[in-house]
Amino acid sequence: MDVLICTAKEQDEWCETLAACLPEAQVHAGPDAPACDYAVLWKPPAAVFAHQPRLKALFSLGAGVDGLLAMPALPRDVPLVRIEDCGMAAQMIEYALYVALRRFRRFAEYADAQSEGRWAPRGLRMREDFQIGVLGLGVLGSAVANALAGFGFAVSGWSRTPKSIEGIDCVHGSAGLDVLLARSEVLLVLLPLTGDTEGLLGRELLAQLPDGAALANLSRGEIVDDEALLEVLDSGQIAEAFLDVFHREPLPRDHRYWTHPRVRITPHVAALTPYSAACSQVAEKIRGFERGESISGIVDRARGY
Ligand code: NDP
Ligand code: OXD
Repeated sequence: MDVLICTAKEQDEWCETLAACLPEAQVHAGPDAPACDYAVLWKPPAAVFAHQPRLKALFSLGAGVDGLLAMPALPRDVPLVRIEDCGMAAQMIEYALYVALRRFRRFAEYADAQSEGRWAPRGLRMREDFQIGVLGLGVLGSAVANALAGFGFAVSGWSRTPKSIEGIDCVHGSAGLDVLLARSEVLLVLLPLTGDTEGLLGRELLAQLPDGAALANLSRGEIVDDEALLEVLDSGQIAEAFLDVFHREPLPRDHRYWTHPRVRITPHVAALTPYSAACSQVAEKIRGFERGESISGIVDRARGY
């Protein structure tokens, strides 16, 4: 069996780890590999598919597949499989807890007060009264929602199809989204980028958040309309935005987000794919394919995730 691995960075490390996890295969690195049975990819060049007539499946080394699906050269007639969790849920939980605690305990307000030499204590509030909305209740969103609810916060979650998760107020559809937005003091975005979610958070929906809410976009920049977000940040309706992902990455040096006093930027690191867990997961799924078993994580191309 021949397996091609092609990544935009750290190609050698990925190749070495995959070869160790799949010793029964010949692992070939880079876009010029000979014809292979499987391809393992993260942001590959289009040329990678030029001489691959016999691929049985494609594996994304990320949870999100919007980049691969947007490639015109992507073979259409083979399954595309994505990474599921592999340690990314735990990292998303860490990020979400940081945002939730910073807002709940008003640390940003106290930092502002300190900078003005103001002693300004605020009253006690209870975790169960602090409303957090999670957009996307998939592998990562449901883990985040469960962790925040387990910590005692009041959590609502929004998905495309109806869901029932103990301890989470699950909503769907546009009416469900309206209810969730109106009460969320912290809104966490964990949706995939698809035709339906692109530009979802524009003026109309952002205006439904309560005054002083915070937004954390941890999935894809294109889900948020930047101009609309800057307007609600300027007006103070949104008190803080935590942005890990952007329309263009790296975020252009002259973008207003860099210097906006209410914006906290991280460089697309909310959850990094760990080499070893990801390669073991891919290796197990390749073995499953070889045995003719059905495997999880196959992308529904019509749905876009
Ligand atoms: P999943 O596919 O497991 O979950 C997607 C969730 O979004 C599902 O609950 C789905 O609903 C919901 N959803 C999709 N479309 C809609 C819609 N139109 N309306 C409402 N809900 C919708 O994805 P993961 O949880 O594994 O990952 C989520 C995203 O996180 C990835 O696509 C990727 O973009 C991003 N990501 C970012 C990282 C970073 O470092 N910043 C790292 C890893 C991932 P339903 O359950 O009904 O299908
Ligand atoms: C992913 C990412 O989708 O890192 O896995 O963005």
